[in-house]
Amino acid sequence: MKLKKFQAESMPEALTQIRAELGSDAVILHTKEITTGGWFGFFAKKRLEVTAALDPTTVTKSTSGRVSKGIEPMPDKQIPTQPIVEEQVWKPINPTTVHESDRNNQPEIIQQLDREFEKQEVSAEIRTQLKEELFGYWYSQPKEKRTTLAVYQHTRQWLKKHLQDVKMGSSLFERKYMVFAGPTGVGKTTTIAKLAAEATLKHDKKVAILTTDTYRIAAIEQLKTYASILHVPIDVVYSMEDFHEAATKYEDYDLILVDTAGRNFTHDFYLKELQKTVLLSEQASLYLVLSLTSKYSDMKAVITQFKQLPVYQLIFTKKDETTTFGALINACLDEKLGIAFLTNGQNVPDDVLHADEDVVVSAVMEGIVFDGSS
Ligand SMILES: Nc1nc2c(ncn2[C@@H]2O[C@H](COP(=O)(O)OP(=O)(O)OP(=O)(O)O)[C@@H](O)[C@H]2O)c(=O)[nH]1
Ligand SMILES: [Mg+2]
Repeated sequence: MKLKKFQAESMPEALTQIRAELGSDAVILHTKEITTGGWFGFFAKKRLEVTAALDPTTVTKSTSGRVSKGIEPMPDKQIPTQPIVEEQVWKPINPTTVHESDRNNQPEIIQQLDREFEKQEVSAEIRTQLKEELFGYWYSQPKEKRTTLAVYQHTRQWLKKHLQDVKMGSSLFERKYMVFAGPTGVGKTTTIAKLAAEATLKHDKKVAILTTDTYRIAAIEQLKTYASILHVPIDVVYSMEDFHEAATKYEDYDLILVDTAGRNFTHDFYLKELQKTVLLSEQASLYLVLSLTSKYSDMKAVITQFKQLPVYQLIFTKKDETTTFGALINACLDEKLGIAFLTNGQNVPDDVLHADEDVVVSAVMEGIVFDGSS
């Protein structure tokens, strides 16, 4: 199955592009509205992003012997101008629908999908559950509906349904304090700058920045540069006493972003150090920031340590530097932690995304290649 994303001003334009590139047997998997260009919505343009697929197994002969098309040329007035929502919600499958004689017959498409998920570093536990789900799904369908496309779509629905068990996405003003902690160099300070810009420029809120990263002059200078561009005050906090003083000083502020020093958090010592300088009260959400370029086993070790603290959500950075996204699914399904934001580049303020089920599932599934011979 061949997958491709198209961007266009309108659905008719997208359909023209899709037909030209994938032919008229292509089907639309997914449509969403995106904003391109501009600066935080100012001067930005709304466009459609349409994911289409060409799946040889969905091309079926009709009774007249004619091949039925995924996207038939439509008279203009039938072309929808609004995005079509193709994605159905996941429905549970009755396990008794798998016949005993089918038990040992693993469809090739499910094995292929599993191999692709393994390449994406989705955990073995999740892959086992998914295989079981898809197996049940496959044999619950009439033969003509057992297609690559159907398996692909059912996988998306299943993943999205499970992601609803954790908190995805975050508004900037859920709690007054947002505390960012995580390993060295993952992008904590850069993410803070991006979010400070969003809160001040887009939402017109009063924002202050605190930093406990007192170890490196360069780290403070980096933050001061961003803060002065945004006209946001910044205070260095050396102790819990300083933290309380700053809290009083910024009592009437809407949002306080707290930067911390990158540490090897597999050592308990650094977690204690963090608790000594930052008050993790109910007013504060602690975000554990991780880079998607790290090995999942290393991320998992840090997540395990951080579970001693009230971690609110995760932030994954450097989405632009990898093609492996299993960590996103593993963190949500295995570690039961939601994702607030994803960052996808070094540009402040643009390269940050608010996470949702769609962004996460798309990241994992878009790179998947099927050989189309299922
Ligand atoms: N490609 C890419 N680079 C990023 C992203 N976010 C941050 N960076 C880069 O990563 C490097 C480290 O970023 P910082 O924000 O200083 O990381 P930090 O976690 O604050 O680092 P420490 O304070 O030293 O622990 C910088 O070069 C950033 O430009 C991202 O989403 N994608
Ligand atoms: Mg930093």
